[in-house]
Amino acid sequence: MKMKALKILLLLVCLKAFCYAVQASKTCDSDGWEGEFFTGIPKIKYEGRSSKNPLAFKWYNAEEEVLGKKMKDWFRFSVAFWHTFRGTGGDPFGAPTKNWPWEDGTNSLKMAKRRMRANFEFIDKLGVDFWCFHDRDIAPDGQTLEEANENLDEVVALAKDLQSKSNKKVLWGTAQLFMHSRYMHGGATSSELQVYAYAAAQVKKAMEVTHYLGGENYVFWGGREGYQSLLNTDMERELNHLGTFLHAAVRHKKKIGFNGTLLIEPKPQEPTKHQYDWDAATTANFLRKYGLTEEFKLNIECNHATLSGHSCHHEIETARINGMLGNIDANTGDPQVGWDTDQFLIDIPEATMIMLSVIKNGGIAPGGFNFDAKLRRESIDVEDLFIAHIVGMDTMARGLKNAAKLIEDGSLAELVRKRYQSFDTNLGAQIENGEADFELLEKKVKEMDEPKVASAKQELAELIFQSAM
Ligand code: XUL
Ligand code: CO
Repeated sequence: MKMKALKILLLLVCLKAFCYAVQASKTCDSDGWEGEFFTGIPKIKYEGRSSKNPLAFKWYNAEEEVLGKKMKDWFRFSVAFWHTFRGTGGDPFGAPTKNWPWEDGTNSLKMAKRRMRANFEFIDKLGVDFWCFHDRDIAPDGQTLEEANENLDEVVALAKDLQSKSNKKVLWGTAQLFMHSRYMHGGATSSELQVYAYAAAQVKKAMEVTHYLGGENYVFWGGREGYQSLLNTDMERELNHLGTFLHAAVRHKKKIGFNGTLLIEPKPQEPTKHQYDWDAATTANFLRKYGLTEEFKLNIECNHATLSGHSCHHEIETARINGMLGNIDANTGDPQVGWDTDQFLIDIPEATMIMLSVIKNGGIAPGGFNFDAKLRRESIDVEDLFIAHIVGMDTMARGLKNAAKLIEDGSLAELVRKRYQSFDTNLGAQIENGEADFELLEKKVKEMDEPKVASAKQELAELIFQSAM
């Protein structure tokens, strides 16, 4: 009997030694979770339009070519770690509602590693190649910056290992400069020098780990970079600080050899009353003023677009015509709710308009479509996480197909071309080249009859558009 117990003990010791040797392997990992996370959920496949299976794609067919490019390459879909793995369903009036089986209710390092493994199983089963993260989503904060960085390093080492085994990539990483109370006045625009320095140190580390993970972009979203009242705010000084902060980020990017695109994600407000990167045009102007246009592009989020009083299509077009369309945070708001509800986009006409711009842009790589979207508070089944992403991906695929149809048909482009054809003349060319001064135009007016003005044909444009849905 004694002998048997000794043998078992010996076996356990050997197993433990073996586990240390193959750190992060599924059976031996020290995060206390054995086996699959999403049991009973298969790899999501394309089954075509007639499928009634909620756990299958009806439209998104990764390998299918549309206008000479595979669907997966048009989209480069990404899962947002913070919503899918840190979203609790809590809101300002109510407690968390999600009770994912793998969660143990802590923000421990052990739990962070377990969640990271769940993330990789999720993106693999969903058939998505990318994921996005904030530093503090994936690893617990620390009492000191050093401790926080050590935690981050440990989780990032696991993520790197899981990435290399699964061939998945980081679309973008970012630093969370909005949750901790030290950031209450902002990060780069805080009135406190020590906070500006802390934000810089945090971004430095987040850029380094994004680079280490082979991230293709790095995002700045300034949730607290703005003001609550102009009466106590030196707006000019805060904007100058933001400019110097971003220049320092560019210098650090070059120093560490990170070649990813730096992106700014406009949002008008929430949590701050007025955020400095209000919308695409405001942000483009900011980048011009501070000489940063060569170094930054924009990450357009649809729900942020509507909060700023624009459509997502408008924001994407504004970024595109400024040569700044870098990435899309694919989500939508609720027309009856005035805040950032971060819902999965299911509006097919909206998806079609987005894809019209993306095709005109020739795609958005090295950016992609990040699902910065979350389940509703009341959706609490594990399979809901998959269904939400499937409907989001199918919607975008329908948008791509419709947009391709419209482009191949050509009648919408022809309608627009005709609308401006009066400029396709010698005088039009002089005007567009900036050679026609007011005297010349006044002379021409005197030679011409009353201008002939054609119909804008908006309803015809809408008819052509809807016939492609
Ligand atoms: C907040 C938001 C963020 C950014 C990254 O509205 O969109 O999640 O995408 O910080
Ligand atoms: Co976002």
